[in-house]
Amino acid sequence: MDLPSRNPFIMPDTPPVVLTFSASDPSGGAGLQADLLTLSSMGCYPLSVVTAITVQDTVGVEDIFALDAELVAAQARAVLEDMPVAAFKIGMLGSVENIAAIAEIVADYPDVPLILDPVLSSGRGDELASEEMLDAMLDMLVPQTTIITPNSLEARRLGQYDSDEDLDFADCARRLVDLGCEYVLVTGTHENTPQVVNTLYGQHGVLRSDTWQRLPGSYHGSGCTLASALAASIAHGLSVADAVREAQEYTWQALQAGFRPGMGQYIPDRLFWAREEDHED
Ligand code: PXL
Repeated sequence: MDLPSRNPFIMPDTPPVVLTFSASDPSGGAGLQADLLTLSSMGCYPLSVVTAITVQDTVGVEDIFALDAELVAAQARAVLEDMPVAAFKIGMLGSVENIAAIAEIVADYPDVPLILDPVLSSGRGDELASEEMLDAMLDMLVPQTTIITPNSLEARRLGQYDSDEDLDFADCARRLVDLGCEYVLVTGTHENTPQVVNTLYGQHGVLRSDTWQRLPGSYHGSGCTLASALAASIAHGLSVADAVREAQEYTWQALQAGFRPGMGQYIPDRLFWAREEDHED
């Protein structure tokens, strides 16, 4: 394996440690469970800080219980005082108070890359964050973010803060970069295009644009998989642009191998490689 060059928190011959802040999804499709599977599958050692407990199945979200911010902070402080981490991944946050607590914690680790999946609603349309939480993310987390991974709907909502205009994705990305985020990866699954186009923006506009065959199913947890795969790739030492390619490749394969264990959406198979025939002997 190539030894990582850019990330100082990586120790050779041990899996990079990645801390995810996310909410439990008992269906295993999204959230914390998706992150743990993806990070492990990509050769990282995941630490997990639970922000909220959701009650949901593969059809929809029934309830959300945010944990107290003190409890969120205590979980994070405990593991961070014990282990150096190579990346932070942030998913569903649960409350404004949790956002403030997490922002304060990650501020103590300015050199650790931060991958922010701005979870506003599920792919199925369940609301997972309030307007106040969106504002708090923009104020407290986006300025500390290495790369944010909004889908196109989230990119519009986040990028059009304080604006009544209809902005295009490049403008939305630039406005997020203006807040202090280094890179913006806008995913195109929700757009009405024959293929899915994902675009990475940096300080000077588009850095790469990748086009993927649109898969027929409706998936639960694709965004969590992509953001965790990105965190894993960055933790392994890839540059952001290369990590974006690697994470998309992994996610597309996990989606293609997706399965439908219940009555609702398909679930990505994050361990697709373990089930491939040529790995059987
Ligand atoms: O896919 C975003 C997401 C993140 N975290 C949790 C979720 C969802 C979508 O349903 O339930 C816990």
